[in-house]
Amino acid sequence: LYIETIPNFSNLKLKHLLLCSLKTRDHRPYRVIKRLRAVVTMSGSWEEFFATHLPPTDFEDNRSLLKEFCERHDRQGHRIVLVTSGGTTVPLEHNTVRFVDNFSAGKRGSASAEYFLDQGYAVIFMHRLKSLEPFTRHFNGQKLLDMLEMQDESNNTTIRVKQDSVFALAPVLSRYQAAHAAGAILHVAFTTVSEYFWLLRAACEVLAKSGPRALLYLAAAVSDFYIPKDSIPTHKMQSESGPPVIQLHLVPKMLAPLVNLWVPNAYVVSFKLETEENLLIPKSRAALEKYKHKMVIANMLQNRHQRVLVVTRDANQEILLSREELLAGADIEAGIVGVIVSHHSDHLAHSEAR
Ligand code: 9Z3
Repeated sequence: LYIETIPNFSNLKLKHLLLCSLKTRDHRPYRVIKRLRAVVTMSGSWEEFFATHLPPTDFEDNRSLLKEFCERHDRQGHRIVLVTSGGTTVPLEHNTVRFVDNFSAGKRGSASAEYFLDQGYAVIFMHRLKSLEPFTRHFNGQKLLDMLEMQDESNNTTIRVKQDSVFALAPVLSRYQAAHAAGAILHVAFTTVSEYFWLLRAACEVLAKSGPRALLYLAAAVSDFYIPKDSIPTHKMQSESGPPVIQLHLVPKMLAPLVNLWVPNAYVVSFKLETEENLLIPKSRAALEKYKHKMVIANMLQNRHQRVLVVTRDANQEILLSREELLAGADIEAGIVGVIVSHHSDHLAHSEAR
């Protein structure tokens, strides 16, 4: 039960009212019951999740950083986007040796963060530790070292960027330095699905104050399944004990409280990933219908960097990169972010007019 949303009712009173109303379907404080029922139906057990899973160890530090970042940009009237990026893990042991993982590399989120910065947004980049990050994503692996040359002259070593690499490094470096000099990007890292949810809710709590200026771009590949804390062993599972039987539970749908309770005025964009084309639109529409948020970006695992569908209440818009554009290194995220920013502007204008 989301007790806090209904003032003047104690936990016990609420339980009593709910039971009465369920039995009789007609009771005195009907309006309250109706509202309560709606909250109960949409929230599932998200509160239980937070009640049984402890926050990550660096949670308070991250919360302070989020608060400072949002307050600073709020004072300046900036739009703020929360970009979530990368996959979440589901640990199989408390002292984690093994875990269930998600495929996401973090390309969607890290590239999008760059384009939001270009559009003047302050960016909270909430990402899976060690997944791709804005700017450094361009020089993954050995690329950066390959761009450097070393000169040794009488005990004086200098390192320089090779002349033919300057054209690749300079534009990225200049965007990186501009974003950091302006304090326009905050990095927050998670690993497990539980850490992700704690940070997501904390970010929403501070973003709520930005009202319609806040944009949520939920591109992280979040596990639909998890193992409740009480059901996982403390220590490494031993093969001598035989094959483990692992029961995964459904993760509560956080989009429901997020849209309705945590950031009710923000512009919320979720992502839908499928591997079967015929499910893509129906499932995206079902999500819009269920959560009543603003937009779903639908993509297929197989060609997610070449084609997406922007699904809103009124339309499906395709964004497509040609093979040539893809080979030339174009990012489909430039197009996605462009479309979203324009919808977000309409949302803002609409909210201000009201
Ligand atoms: C996405 O669909 C992202 O676009 C990708 C990006 C994860 C495919 P990469 O990081 O990939 O560039 O490698 N994110 C959301 C995936 C997700 O978990 N969606 C759930 C669902 O489809 C819940 S909203 O049901």
